[in-house]
Amino acid sequence: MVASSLLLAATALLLRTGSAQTFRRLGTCPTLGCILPPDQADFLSGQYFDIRVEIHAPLNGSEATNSPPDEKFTLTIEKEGGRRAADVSNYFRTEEPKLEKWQFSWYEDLFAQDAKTPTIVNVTSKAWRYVQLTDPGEYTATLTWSGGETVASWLVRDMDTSRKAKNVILFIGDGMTTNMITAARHLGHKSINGIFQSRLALDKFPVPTLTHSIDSFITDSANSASALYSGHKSSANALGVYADSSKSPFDDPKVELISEIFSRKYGAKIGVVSTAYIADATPGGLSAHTRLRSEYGAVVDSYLNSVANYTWTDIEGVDVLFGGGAEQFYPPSLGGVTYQDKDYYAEFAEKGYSLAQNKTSLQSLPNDKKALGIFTVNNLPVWLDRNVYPENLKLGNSPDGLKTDQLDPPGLKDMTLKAIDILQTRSEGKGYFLMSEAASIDKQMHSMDYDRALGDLLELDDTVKATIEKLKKDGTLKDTLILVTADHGHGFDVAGGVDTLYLEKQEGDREKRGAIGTYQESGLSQYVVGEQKTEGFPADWDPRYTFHSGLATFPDHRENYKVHKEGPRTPAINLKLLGSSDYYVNYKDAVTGFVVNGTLPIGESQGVHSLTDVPVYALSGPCQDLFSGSFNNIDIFFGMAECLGLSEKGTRGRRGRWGKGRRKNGWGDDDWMVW
Ligand SMILES: *[C@@H]1O[C@H](CO)[C@@H](O)[C@H](O)[C@H]1NC(C)=O
Ligand SMILES: *[C@@H]1O[C@H](CO)[C@@H](O)[C@H](O)[C@H]1NC(C)=O
Ligand SMILES: *[C@@H]1O[C@H](CO)[C@@H](O)[C@H](O)[C@H]1NC(C)=O
Ligand SMILES: *[C@@H]1O[C@H](CO)[C@@H](O)[C@H](O)[C@H]1NC(C)=O
Ligand SMILES: CC(=O)N[C@H]1CO[C@H](CO)[C@@H](O)[C@@H]1O
Ligand SMILES: [Zn+2]
Repeated sequence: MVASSLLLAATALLLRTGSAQTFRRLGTCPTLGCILPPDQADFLSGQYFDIRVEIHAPLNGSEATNSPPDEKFTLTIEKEGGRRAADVSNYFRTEEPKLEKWQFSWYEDLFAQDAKTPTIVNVTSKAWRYVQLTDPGEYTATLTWSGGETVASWLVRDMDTSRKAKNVILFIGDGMTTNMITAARHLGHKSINGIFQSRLALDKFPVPTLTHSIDSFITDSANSASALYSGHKSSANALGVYADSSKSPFDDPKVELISEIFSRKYGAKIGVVSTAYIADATPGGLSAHTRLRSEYGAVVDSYLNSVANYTWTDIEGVDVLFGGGAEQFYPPSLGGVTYQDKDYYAEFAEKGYSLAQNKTSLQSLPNDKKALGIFTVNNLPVWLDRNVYPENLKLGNSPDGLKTDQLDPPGLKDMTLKAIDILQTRSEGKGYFLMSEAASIDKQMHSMDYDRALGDLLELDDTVKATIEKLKKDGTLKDTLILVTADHGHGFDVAGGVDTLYLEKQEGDREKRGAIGTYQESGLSQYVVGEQKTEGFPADWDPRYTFHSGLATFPDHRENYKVHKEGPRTPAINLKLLGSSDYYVNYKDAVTGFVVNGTLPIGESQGVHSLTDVPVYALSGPCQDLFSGSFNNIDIFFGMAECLGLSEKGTRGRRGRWGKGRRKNGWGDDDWMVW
């Protein structure tokens, strides 16, 4: 009996390896019976999470089974060196959850997708919600089902439970790699005979280390946000959950986030600042629990309610929320796309938030009230446009939805310093967690606009510097862990210099390439020659000799290696009018340059993320030693959690407190309003 079920499992495994590369039935479910959190998951002691089991019965395709999915599967949990395996419901002293059933489909490969022959899968499932493990050690979860046995090894990390820092400020340069930092240093800082005369603020951090950004091979900002904020790796597009195969994007098994644990344990206040639309993945990951980062309206609602909804305590939503993305706030009557068609400015106001819609009103926000600052439709304008080419601000993107120009937008530094003021006042010494994201490093790298990307990287550096100075002055630096990291990277690098005048004067594409100088012909950075108007930023954004910058993979585009003065760049366009959905070189972009044929699929309009490692800088002070060496992105979560004393040392698995009267909403019903 045992032998034959093992054989079955082995057969399923063989079949899988042939078909599960580009497309996967469910990334975390290599066999037909699976456990979420999956094998190799690490937990903070006391961190709440959901468990989901899925049994898959493909009706056709390469893994087709001739039987319906098992309805009588069992899940047991056993701690190494502890008592023998116990049924999961007994282990967590919870009711047996009801059996769920659904069906989903997937394509096994590109041929199946072209032929439109999806594989249909029937599923049985159960979810145990809101449980925690409080005894450090190794655990084995064993799923026994008609097709065999699936085992997941979990580790509850054994960590120091004492609190070493009051606050954490986490800066995220979205998509920022060490290559970009190197290029930005050459843009903003002079060197004489190869010796830099000034440095980035980042260069002064004593522990620059490397972290692996990889989870599903190439990561997006959603699953890396999940890893940084929860210590659990997830799938692309998932925030604070393990993606399951069910229809609802809101019933996936959740894991508790650092913002939620910190609020629950210490009453800490949470701040979220980003130069992106605020429903984007890196900010949204601090409060949302959904498999689909594109559920923007729901992500915004979660800033108001999610912390409360997860822990079922009376903790309120985030205290500070500054960024773009007004279209998820103003109501549909003005063209907004909001959760349940509500006016979210009104929703926030009703819960006591004061509102700012430009830099001037941001600076005069009271420090003792919760604050919402939404400054534009979509992303905020970048540093280069705000400071060097302000003509480009005329975009009709005012945050009230009235389509007037936002001519007084704040930058990352303005928002971050104000957020700190509010969090310091409102946390009353209980601590705060602030995430501040330089989002357009990533966004402008995607559109191959390297000047705008690196300008925002220098703005991040300037913000870090101003933050350190501020905390030094008010005496809270010693209580505050400051980290600077990235969530993933792009294949960006600089390989020489370009004489843009020579390039412009050549006729043919091949002749133009003669303007590129490599090795000894690259010369030195011309960006910092002359008087710097703003310390740490280029003196001249438009020198004759520029960087020969590029991405490793790209769509069709043209390069002239000059700053795009007329506004953010669009390298490739879709000739829809001519009946094509493919992307071709934008005939209006970099017209003096030469055409570079793309290497990406022709449906791709922009550059994409790459495999590269990204840096982590930890400021000296509390817990610096927790961030040295080369490590995984989840370790940043565990480092921050250890520093804040978020780990618990208890004795066994516990079900979340949901005694009568405390329970606000159960999780897991097939409706996002109900978790
Ligand atoms: C698969 O599920 C569908 C609907 O959920 C059901 O109608 C069908 O009978 C199931 N098929 C098998 C083989 O279990
Ligand atoms: C599986 O069955 C569905 C429904 O009959 C069909 O549309 C699909 O093409 C089949 N897929 C394969 C891989 O045969
Ligand atoms: C800034 O916003 C306030 C109201 O929020 C408004 O009264 C003021 O005119 C705005 N200032 C600018 C420069 O747009
Ligand atoms: C190269 O780019 C040009 C301009 O977009 C396009 O017409 C051509 O088809 C491309 N060639 C390949 C091999 O993709
Ligand atoms: C998304 C969600 O479920 N939000 C709810 C969280 O809890 C508050 C207070 O109970 C509800 O009003 C929200 O609808
Ligand atoms: Zn990106």
